[in-house]
Amino acid sequence: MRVRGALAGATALVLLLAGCGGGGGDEGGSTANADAAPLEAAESGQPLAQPQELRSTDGRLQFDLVAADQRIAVAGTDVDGRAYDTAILGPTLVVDPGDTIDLTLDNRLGAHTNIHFHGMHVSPEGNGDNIFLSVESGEQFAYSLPIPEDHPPGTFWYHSHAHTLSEEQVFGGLSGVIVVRGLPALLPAELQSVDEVVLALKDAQVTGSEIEVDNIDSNARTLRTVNGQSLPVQEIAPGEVQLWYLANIGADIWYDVELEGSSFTVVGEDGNPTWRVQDADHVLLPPGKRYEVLVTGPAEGDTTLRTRRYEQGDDTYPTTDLLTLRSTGTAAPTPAMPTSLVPEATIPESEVVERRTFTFSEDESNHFFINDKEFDPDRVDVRPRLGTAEEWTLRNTSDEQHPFHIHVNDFQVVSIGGRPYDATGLQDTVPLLPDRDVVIRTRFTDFPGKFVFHCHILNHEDNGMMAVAEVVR
Ligand SMILES: [Cu+2]
Repeated sequence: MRVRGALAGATALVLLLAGCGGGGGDEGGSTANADAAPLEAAESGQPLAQPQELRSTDGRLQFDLVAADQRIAVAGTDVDGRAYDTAILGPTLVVDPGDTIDLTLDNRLGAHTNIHFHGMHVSPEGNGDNIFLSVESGEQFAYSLPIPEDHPPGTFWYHSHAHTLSEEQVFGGLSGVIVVRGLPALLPAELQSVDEVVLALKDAQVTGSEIEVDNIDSNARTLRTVNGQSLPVQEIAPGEVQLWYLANIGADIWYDVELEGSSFTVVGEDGNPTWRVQDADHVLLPPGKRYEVLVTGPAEGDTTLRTRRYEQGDDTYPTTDLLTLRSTGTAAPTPAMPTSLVPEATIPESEVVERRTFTFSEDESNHFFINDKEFDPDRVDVRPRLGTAEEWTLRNTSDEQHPFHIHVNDFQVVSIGGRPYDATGLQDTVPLLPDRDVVIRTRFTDFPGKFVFHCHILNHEDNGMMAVAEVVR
């Protein structure tokens, strides 16, 4: 059941039941959160607002980030969250390749936390993108991330990676978007001044006046938001082209996004500009996934951006409207779309020095495994050599899908289910379907040190589905 308010720009009380009710989710042992009332969005139909932006200047982005249990606004309603800001997502960090992010995390949560810079090709050591760090409650920690000069432009994100707490911390609010500038410059000249629009996808379950953090059921009714708003309106002119940064920065649930009657021109995936631009009727975003897409304004009128019903194998997410695209104003001639943004850069088989297989599995009691082992931060599971490439077979023997993600180095998908995959670029997150092996190749180029790879359903990661890689000289 879904009752949708008028979208004529007026504020409307909207009750969103983004599920068929009854919870019913069985995250292997969690209690279904059947009685949690869905959030009543006080506002919908408002103009899409961009999250607060923090922009680098003179090669540096320096700021303090306070993580605290605090009142946050979700779709116009104030609730108790666990957040970096007074919103369900933190500020958007906007940086250039070659910049340094200097961020002091001030932990006022009453629990340990840390930060991961998802998709960024930066050092995992020291005070860099080091998820083995634990910032204790009441402490501050200064992260410093030098971003390589040749870092690809696009959409990235930051979030808590505190082991066993990452699901509740991200769900409570502790995530935000990073944009590395430079993607428009790779487009044809007449598209280089396109409007860039962040669409951060995140859901909220609210019990009483609090975001549920103790008893999250990823299959329960939930409010899907875009930049923390319910059913916002984005304006576009007929024929106008906009560059959208789509990012799933939620904890557990998937989005299968389509634009009614239209398609996306995909120019980037996971912050990697594509070497072959393709049109897509829909793009699948498991937790952690991003797509950079060009959207062309349709004929005058409203169309809907929605997420399709998706069966993840354990959870089923119903069709849900996300945003209204309002095409209005003077029609503009649509420039030709690009066909490629960067030269093709596949990793040839001749470069591969090692082949390994990683099997993702789970038991009946909410324990999750990679190669039959639960995560242990003190164990190193694989030691690739710096400067080499490897080919990994990722196997899923469970009955549900798991999005594989690896830190620091992106990968090329080589085959899925035994069929060659014609990659259009590199990526850092790929869904693993049951009994359909995904083969990837990756280069361990320039950053030695320890980092992790894991399932990006944070409930699964917190419950063991993560392993340690150490790149050694
Ligand atoms: Cu998983």
